Amino acid sequence: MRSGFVALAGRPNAGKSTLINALVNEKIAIVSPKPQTTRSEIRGIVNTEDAQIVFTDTPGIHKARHRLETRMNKEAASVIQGVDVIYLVTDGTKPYGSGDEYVLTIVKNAGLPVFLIFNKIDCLSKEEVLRNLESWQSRFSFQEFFPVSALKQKNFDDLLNTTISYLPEGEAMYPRTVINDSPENFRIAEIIREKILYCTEEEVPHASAVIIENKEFTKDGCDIHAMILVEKPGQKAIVIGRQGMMLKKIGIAARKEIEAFLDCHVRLHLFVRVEKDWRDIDSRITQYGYGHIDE
Ligand SMILES: Nc1nc2c(ncn2[C@@H]2O[C@H](COP(=O)(O)OP(=O)(O)OP(=O)(O)O)[C@@H](O)[C@H]2O)c(=O)[nH]1
Ligand SMILES: [Mg+2]
Repeated sequence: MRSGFVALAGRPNAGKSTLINALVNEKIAIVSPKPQTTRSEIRGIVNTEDAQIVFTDTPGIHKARHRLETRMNKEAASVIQGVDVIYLVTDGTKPYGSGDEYVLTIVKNAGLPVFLIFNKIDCLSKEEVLRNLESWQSRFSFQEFFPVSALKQKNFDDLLNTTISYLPEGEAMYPRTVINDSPENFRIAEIIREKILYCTEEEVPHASAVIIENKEFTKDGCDIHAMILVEKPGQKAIVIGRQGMMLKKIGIAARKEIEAFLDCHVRLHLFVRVEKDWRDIDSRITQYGYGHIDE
C-alpha cells in the first residue's frame, strides 16, 4: 500500500479547484471564472485498491494587495512544504509570463518532485499544446508533464498511476469513506460565496466573506442563517440589489446546491453587513476561516 500528499499549486484561475473536484469526483471546492476564488487549503482524498492520495487545493499564488491575499499566498507556500509531489497547475491557453516565473520560483525552492499539469487542453489544438509545453519544459526539469482538461476530465488515468508511483509505502491516513475534511459550515459558506462570485462584478466578489451564524436541523429540513460581509456600504447595496433582487438570486442558487449537499430541504436566510476593511484585519480573516494562520 502507498499513501501520501499532493499539493495543487499555481496561479489564480489555472483550474486547480476544478481539477481537485474532478479527481475526487465531487464538488468539494468552489470554482469561478474570477481569479482568487480559493482562499484556504482544501483536501480531497482519492482511494484506489492499493493507494491513498491526499490532494490539497491551494489559493492561487499572486501579488498580494491585502493582508488576506498575503495569507492566501502563505497558505499555498506552507502546503507545498509538506507534500510528496507538487502539481504545478497552469492555464495552457495563457502564454508563460512573470506570474508563472514567480510561482515556479516558489515551487522550485521546495525541492520536491514537481509535475507540470498543463490544463485546459480542450481549448487548444495539438500543435498549440506542444508549442506551449516546450516553453515550459525549458524553464525547469519537471519530473513529469501532463496535458489535461480538468473540465472535461481528460487524461487522468496516467496521472493518477504515475502519482501513486511517487508516493511512499504506508498505511491510509483517512478512512476510505472520507473524501473531504472541511467543516460542514465552511462548505455551506463557500457555496454561498461562489454564488456571489458569479452574480457580482469588480471589487464586490473579492471584498465578500460569508459566515454561517446559525444552522439548525428540524424534522422537515434545515434552517440556515448566513451573514455576507462586505467592506463598503456601496457593496452592501449591490449585494442586496434593487428591492432585494440580487440577494434573492444569490439565495436561490445557493439554496439549491446546499440542499443537494445536505440532502434535505433548506431554508436559507441571508443577511448583509459592512465590516470595514476586513481584508486587512487578521482577527476577521481568521474568524472567516481564510488564509494561513501563523503558529
Ligand atoms: N476550458 C476549460 N476551462 C477550465 C478548465 N479547468 C478550469 N477551467 C475554468 O477556469 C476557471 C477557473 O477555474 P478554478 O478551478 O476556479 O481555478 P483555480 O486555479 O482554482 O483558481 P483560484 O482559486 O482563483 O486560484 C473556471 O471558469 C473554470 O471553469 C479546463 O480544463 N478547461
Ligand atoms: Mg481555486
